Amino acid sequence: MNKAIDPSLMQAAESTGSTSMDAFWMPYTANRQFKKAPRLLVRAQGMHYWDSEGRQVLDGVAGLWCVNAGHGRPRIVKAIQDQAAEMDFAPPFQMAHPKAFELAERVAQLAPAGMNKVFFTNSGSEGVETALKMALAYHRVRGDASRTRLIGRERGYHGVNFGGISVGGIVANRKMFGTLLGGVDHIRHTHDLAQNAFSVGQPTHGAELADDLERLVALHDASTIAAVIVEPVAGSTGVLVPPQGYLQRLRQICDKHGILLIFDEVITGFGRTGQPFAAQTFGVVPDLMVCAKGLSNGAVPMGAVIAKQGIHDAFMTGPEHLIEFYHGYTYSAHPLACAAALATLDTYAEEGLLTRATEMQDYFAQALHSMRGEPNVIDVRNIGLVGGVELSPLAGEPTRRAFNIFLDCFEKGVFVRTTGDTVALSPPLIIERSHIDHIVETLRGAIRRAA
Ligand code: PXG
Ligand code: PLP
Repeated sequence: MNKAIDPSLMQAAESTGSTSMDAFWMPYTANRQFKKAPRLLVRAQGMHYWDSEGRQVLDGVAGLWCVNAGHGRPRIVKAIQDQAAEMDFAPPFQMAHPKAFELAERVAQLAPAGMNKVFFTNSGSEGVETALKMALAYHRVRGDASRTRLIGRERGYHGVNFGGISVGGIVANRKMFGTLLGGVDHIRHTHDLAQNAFSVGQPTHGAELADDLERLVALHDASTIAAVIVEPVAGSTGVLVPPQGYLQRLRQICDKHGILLIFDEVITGFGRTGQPFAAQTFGVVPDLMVCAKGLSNGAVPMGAVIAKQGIHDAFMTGPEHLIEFYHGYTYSAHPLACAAALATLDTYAEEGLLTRATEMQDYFAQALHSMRGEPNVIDVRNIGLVGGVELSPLAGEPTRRAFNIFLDCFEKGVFVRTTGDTVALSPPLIIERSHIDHIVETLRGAIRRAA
């Protein structure tokens, strides 16, 4: 199928040595549509991508919510090059290399006080699986083995592995894959357009939605529940900012019932909301925190779970010669990823990027909320340097209006992301006001043309 080669594909073929797009089964992509009109990125620097036709594209999404320091940062590039030359790989089981320890220390320093044990993975999805397993095993090693139930939230995204889609709340990600994990339930999501549309920052209504956890406690009994996992700000289901007081209330209910609270900070981690982690922005400390993406600036795949000391210590009780936690990946704490992450954290520190969103968020919010009143815009949401513009769907064709806007923006040289009928923005934290203006005005034009 689709053996015809168009000019942009030819250019890509020259650089890849391939002559066809057939073999690559693309992730989360409408493959057939894409291959008829491909969008190929070939270079990136700072705030920009360049595509195979030479078009410069302003990156409004930090790649895929991950390139927080911007593209092609010299320190990160050099660290990866040097590490590749020095040592390509080191086995992580019963062996280690120095940068893994150094990075774990650095990550722990950025995390809320008391969260100081770091387990490395290669992605957010693996981080989620790791955190869920840690929570279950934690209760078991403490002799509380009846706590086997995991609670997620509607509209939650926790990656694509079986644990993650089980606690996740996106029907399209779940419905094709059978019965998933047993013993999982979900609390209600917090999206409430009727009460909260066009909230600037955290919406005022909805703290009481956290009480939905009490409903599940009443149904299942707390003694069967191991953990609750939520994104502090849900990203990939449309930028859902937590109502004021909601996360605090969730924390209180978890404490009351001995349930672990897991924050999935894969998107919110590393400065997206104005602090290193959203836990700090919202003043709520979870028991386990999953991060990825911005940890290594997207340059080498890496994720991590950051655990409270007490959770880690509960495992450290058996004979010293025995493995405490039967879990790990071949590429946990991969040397290239560690090198990239250390250089990333240096770059963040040198340039103050982990708090830069607090400086830029008012300007960003104002620009984004100027979209109110544009055709079909039914909500604008923002916190830190993440924003969402929700559109009313085309009749009978959900997601299509937003997707057309994405295509139009790309054509005009601005990269945005769409999820459902929401346009999501999460630009690199090095963004300047002029970039914000450019993104918002390009988006405004596309929204008007899509009316
Ligand atoms: N948890 C959260 C909260 C995420 O946002 C993952 C876990 C999984 O991470 P990995 O590295 O396994 O992809 C994510 C990832 C989107 C989009 O729709 C967002 C993500 C991934 C793919 C698409 O914008 N976030
Ligand atoms: N499948 C097989 C047959 C393996 O041997 C391994 C690891 O040794 C895996 C899967 C897991 O791979 P990874 O550790 O990269 O997640």
